[in-house]
Amino acid sequence: MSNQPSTQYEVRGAVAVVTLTNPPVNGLGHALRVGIVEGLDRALADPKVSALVITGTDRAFSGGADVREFGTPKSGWEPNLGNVIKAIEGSSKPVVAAIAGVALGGGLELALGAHFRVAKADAQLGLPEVKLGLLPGAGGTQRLPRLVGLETALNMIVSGAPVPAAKFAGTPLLDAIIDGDLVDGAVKFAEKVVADKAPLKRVRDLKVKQPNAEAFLQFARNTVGAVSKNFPAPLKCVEAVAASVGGSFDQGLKTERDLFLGLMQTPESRALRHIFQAERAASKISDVPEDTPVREIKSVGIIGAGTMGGGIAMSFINAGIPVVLLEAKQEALDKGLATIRKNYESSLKKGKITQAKLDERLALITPTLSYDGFKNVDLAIEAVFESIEVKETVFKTLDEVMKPGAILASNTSALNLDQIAAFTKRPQDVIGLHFFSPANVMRLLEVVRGAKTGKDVLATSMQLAKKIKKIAVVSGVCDGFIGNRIVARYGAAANEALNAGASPQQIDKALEKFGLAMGIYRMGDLAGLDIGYAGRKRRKEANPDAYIPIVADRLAEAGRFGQKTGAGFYKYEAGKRDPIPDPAVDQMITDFRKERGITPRKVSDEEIVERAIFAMVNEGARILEEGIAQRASDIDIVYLNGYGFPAHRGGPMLYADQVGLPNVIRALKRFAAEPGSDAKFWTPAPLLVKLAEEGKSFN
Ligand code: T1G
Repeated sequence: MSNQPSTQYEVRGAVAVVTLTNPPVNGLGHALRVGIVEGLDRALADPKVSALVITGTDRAFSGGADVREFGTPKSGWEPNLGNVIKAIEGSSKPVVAAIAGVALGGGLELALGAHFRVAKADAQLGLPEVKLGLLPGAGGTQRLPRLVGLETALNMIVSGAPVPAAKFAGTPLLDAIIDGDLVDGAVKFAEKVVADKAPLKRVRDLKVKQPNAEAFLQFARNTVGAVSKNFPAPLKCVEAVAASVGGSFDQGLKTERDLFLGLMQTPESRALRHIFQAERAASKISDVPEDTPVREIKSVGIIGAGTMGGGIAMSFINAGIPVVLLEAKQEALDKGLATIRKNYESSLKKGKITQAKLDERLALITPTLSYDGFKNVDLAIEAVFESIEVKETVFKTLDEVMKPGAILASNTSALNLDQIAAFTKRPQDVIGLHFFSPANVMRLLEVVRGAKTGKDVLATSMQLAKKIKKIAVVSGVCDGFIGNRIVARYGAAANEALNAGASPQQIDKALEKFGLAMGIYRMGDLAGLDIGYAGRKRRKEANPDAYIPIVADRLAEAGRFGQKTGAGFYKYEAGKRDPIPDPAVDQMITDFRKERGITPRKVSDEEIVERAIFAMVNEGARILEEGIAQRASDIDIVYLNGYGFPAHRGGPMLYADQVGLPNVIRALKRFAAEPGSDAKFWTPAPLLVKLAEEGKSFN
């Protein structure tokens, strides 16, 4: 991020030009706000200057308030953005905002304070504060409706979606589209304003034009309220915009400010601002410089055309990267290709893609039955059966066939990547790319770093992830990496609640009420209880003493695999997915408790949630201690994007911060003391204890 935020000042003829220069997107941090006011005062004091243009760079007029400033003490805020905008609007000389790239949030609000606005046609104008759990807090909810009317303003503010400047040509929001050089065009525009002695257009003096405003606002309250149950911001946006109708401008500003400051304190906004930062932090690898040279990936070889391989293939061809798709048998290859085609035909039917796009994407796949097809690919990703023996065969063959400098990746979800790399003569070129099913939909990609993985291979993988629209998180090598390792603990915690006396439906309902997309037992029935059972059976055979019996194994042994067999933890009517509690399962659980000498007790919903989420947190702390994850926010990103953790809670580690780490520790100790609990499992991780003792948090 920026090192020297500042503004540049120059005078062209009788027009002063203030250029915002706070790379990468002119975040309106303190220094920049001071620079703008200084530039304005300089122009006002100079008798030779008759107008002022404010502009940014080709990439950004401004990306808005500096999101990293939010957590700083209030003192760092003056001049606050509202005051900067007020100074501009109150200028006695015309001020023209010249916009290229993005003008978002406070950036657009800054431009609305100018008397005139000119822009490149493809500039993007937006008020995305709602995506941070906020609302435009520097006059946007009062000025935008005055320029474009209630409906357009409300749509922009509640959706947070940017709009191309061209759409506002000819409206009071935009005085001119500049085709040539933006600043030259803006200076000429300013000179004409002066020459014509055009009155200064102060947006605050305009009135909102909206027939039946109150009826429209009531409609907006109802529709927005219906869709924003976990987030308070959208409805507050409606209230703030409502204050632009009828009352005075200054009263409207005060209402906006009060609502903004109220939202700033909400846990939901804290969560969304955390996610914004976390998503960007995840792409950084502490010991891999950002300018590390990357390898060019012009084509990708994928081994396996099943669900995973096909989904991975689509991720690449959707990004326009050619794929060589390898299967062992023609029938499997044909089946995989047919599934991909079917997926695109369904998108075509829904109008999501055109026929041309469908044809273009399918043309990017080269099916093959021979590894020879991989001779020229720059990256190979295997999505074959999860057995180390199979991986050995695959990687030895890839090592033989692929050209020097090519990257060899495994999609393994749990096997040891270092062991896999050791099958080759080029461990520095081996990396884990763990996709989540369905791979063409799920954003999360765990980039598993082996002990010998080259830094350029890591840098290449992180850049490639961005290109295929994945959010990549680096994981070290351990059983289950970050996500599955934590989900194993989460599952064990839920099972303890089940053994203690809760029912599958009570546990699922409690977790879904907390905000998880799907309760753990419904998720097990969806994924298939046989899959988890196979893994536990393998581990039991390898290490019988470590095996802990669970009800799910009883169900799997009884052939109850979940939805695929019409019964698992729940029963399902033919062809339906609605989970129906099954007395047979209740009986199996009762028998299971009896065998293990457990007397069932009442388990509260609160205890269920605390056990499940704090188990994740405790394992997350261990993952941090071991260096498997680089930072706590990476763990949040994994859970938010791979396991349906609710965004309004910001992730398990942020949730722990909001609860308070000492409270997490007290709960863990309570569970450890419960009869039947796994005391070792509930022992608070040393890092968690250390942070709590120091009064610190994970994020
Ligand atoms: N403040 C500070 N840094 C920002 C920033 C911002 N507003 N926006 C982006 N960055 C950094 C980002 O952290 C990353 O840093 C780099 O820029 C590239 O970002 C009062 C209170 C502008 C469309 O919500 O939507 O104004 O990782 O990877 O894909 O009403 O960033 O390189 O160190 O996303 O080209 C409202 C948020 C703030 C806009 C560029 N504004 N940003 O996308 O690059 S609240 C927003 C974006 C506000 C007022 C309120 C996007 C982008 P690093 P990037 P990109």
